[in-house]
Amino acid sequence: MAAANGNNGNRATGPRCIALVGPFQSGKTTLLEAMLARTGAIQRQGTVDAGNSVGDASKEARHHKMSVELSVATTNFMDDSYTFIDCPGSVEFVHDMRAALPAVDAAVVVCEADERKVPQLQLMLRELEDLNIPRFLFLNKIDKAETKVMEALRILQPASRKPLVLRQIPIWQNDIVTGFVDLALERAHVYKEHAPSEVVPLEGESLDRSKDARFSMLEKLADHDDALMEQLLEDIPPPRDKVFDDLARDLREGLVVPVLIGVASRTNGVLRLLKALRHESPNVEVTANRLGVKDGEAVAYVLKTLNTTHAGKMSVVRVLAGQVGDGVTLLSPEYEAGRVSGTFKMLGQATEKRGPAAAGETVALGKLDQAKTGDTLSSGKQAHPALLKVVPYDPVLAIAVAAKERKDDVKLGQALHKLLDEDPSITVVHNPEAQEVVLWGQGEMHLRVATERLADRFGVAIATHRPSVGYRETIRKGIVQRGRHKKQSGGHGQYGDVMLDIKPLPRGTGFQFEDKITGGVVPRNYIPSVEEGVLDGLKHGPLGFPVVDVSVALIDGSYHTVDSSDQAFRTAGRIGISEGLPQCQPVLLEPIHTVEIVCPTDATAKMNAILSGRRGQILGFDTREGWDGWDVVRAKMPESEIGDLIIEVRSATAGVGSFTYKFDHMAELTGKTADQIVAARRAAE
Ligand SMILES: Nc1nc2c(ncn2[C@@H]2O[C@H](COP(=O)(O)OP(=O)(O)OP(=O)(O)O)[C@@H](O)[C@H]2O)c(=O)[nH]1
Ligand SMILES: [Mg+2]
Repeated sequence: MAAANGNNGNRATGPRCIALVGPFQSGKTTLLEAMLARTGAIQRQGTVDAGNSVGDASKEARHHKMSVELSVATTNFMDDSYTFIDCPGSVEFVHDMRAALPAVDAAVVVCEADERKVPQLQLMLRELEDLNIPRFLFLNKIDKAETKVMEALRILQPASRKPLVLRQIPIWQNDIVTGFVDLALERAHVYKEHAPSEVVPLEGESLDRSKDARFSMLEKLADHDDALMEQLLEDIPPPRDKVFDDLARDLREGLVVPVLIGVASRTNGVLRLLKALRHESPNVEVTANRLGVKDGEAVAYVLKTLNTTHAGKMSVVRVLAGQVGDGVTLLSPEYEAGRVSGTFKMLGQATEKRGPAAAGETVALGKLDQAKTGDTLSSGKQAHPALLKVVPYDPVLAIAVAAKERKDDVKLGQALHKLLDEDPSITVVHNPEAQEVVLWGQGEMHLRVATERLADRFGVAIATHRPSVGYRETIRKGIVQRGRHKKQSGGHGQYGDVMLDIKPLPRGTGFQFEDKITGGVVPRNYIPSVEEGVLDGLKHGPLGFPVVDVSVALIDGSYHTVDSSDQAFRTAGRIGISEGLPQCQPVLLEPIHTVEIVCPTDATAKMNAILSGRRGQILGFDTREGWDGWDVVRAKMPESEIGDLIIEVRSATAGVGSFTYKFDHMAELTGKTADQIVAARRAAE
């Protein structure tokens, strides 16, 4: 599909899909708005702050003035269709971006010259580098810039494994950026607010600066082009077409990251960016190749799943091969995804019915009941193998949720199902012991938005509380205890009598029951009931928690030929254990996990302090494999302290630190903390 068009090298044609990614609040949604306005998809450029932008149109996004899920908007620019995927910048919502990236042709990484955001930038560039996605950097907010562009590049370069190549330099007037010089075109432009910039003569100081900047751009390109290197050495000006060819090729092959500059909120630099995308970004052919799409039937990748109030479930897909439209039945490798009913063009929350979508187009498909985000769908009899499955990061923060009204319990179940459909980075865990439904997510805001969605989008009023910790209790010494149940009230009585030898067991052993009855003092058939009775008693120990690591031997007892029964012996067993345990020095056990925190090296010392402050026992730290400038800190830590650990870890690492944990063992807990836990449990009962 690549066609030569005379000037400015070879450009790909056809519908493009471009991701807008970058650190939190860098201006992605504003840039999308600017591009939609510039290309005529919307009449007026809205703003995130006024709550009238296309990207942040959902209730939750408007409420928090930030993107909390990806949004999709399709527009036309110079006869080609472009679909932009505006991804949230917050690390808590990063799964939306990760799940969408496989389907895009290129990404525009929107960033600022801000040292504090470099770690986040690095994380995002890594995702793109690992997936081999061509990427531009759009250095936004240069209206506010205090650092010179060269200095900005020096700050940002460590975030990228590939060289950043500056393509434009700003023109300054009285400390304000008034325009730019395009180094490839060797042309100066003056910015116009919300209008295309105007070409002006390149002269004076701007000309001198642009010569130097152009030379350093060409030097970086020459690293991948021997002929250009020779021309530079011999001082021969390279032909402009050649330079554009190199720029396009180096971008597509991921050899360099071109840097453009601008002011999204004023639509400055936006046309130049659109043109760069038009001339340099690859199209679906290249993307399908990158993903290993096989020739044959239609193939589409699901980059997002939505549940809309008016149209029900919608699967946003990029068509990678063939054609997809109404009436087509799509298969995933695992199941039949459904029959397409409704093909839509998207502009944020607004959808517009349209005809079938061709390869390269990004559309929403209705009624694919079984389809999930990340699915590879195909038409025909044989399903296309799965292209790429993005596994969400392990959740790090939990909250227990319950329907405010009991009658909504079933509705809550359905709403949770939809929530997970839209956002696979949430998991739901049922804790039968505490009778809790626990929502696990990627952070505070993520969980807050999830609960808002349950209420607003799916109509279930919910109450939330901190999930309970899996405390247990055990005993420190043994005892021999009798348990006797005797009732003689009129007719048939009840009689069971047991003698229990209760002993502590080593940690992690659980429960053991032993039958040491001799001479049939407790008839054989009643013995399982005694064990059941003991287990009943162990469910709720003297401190209020399940009892573990205990052995109970049935050593003696007596029975009555008429009044004894299974039930009577079960009650006797329960009485025996419940009366015995309080005399055995009960002690609280808390779950301890091994925790692995990953963080930039300069935050390692802070992590140690955070872990110690949370009763953590530090096991040591290492450099993180494959991650220059990052460490892994390992510790053993009580579950109760992990609850909100992520909040502190993020605030000490500019948002990029994270952790995983795994249950290790149960440990005794005594003293004031233990007393408080027991008192709280009593109060709750
Ligand atoms: N001065 C200035 N402010 C800008 C520019 N672009 C965006 N902003 C402001 O920066 C803030 C964040 O803009 P958004 O467009 O929401 O940024 P975002 O990257 O989409 O944010 P998230 O999706 O939440 O990560 C808003 O207050 C914008 O008005 C710019 O070029 N110059
Ligand atoms: Mg945004």
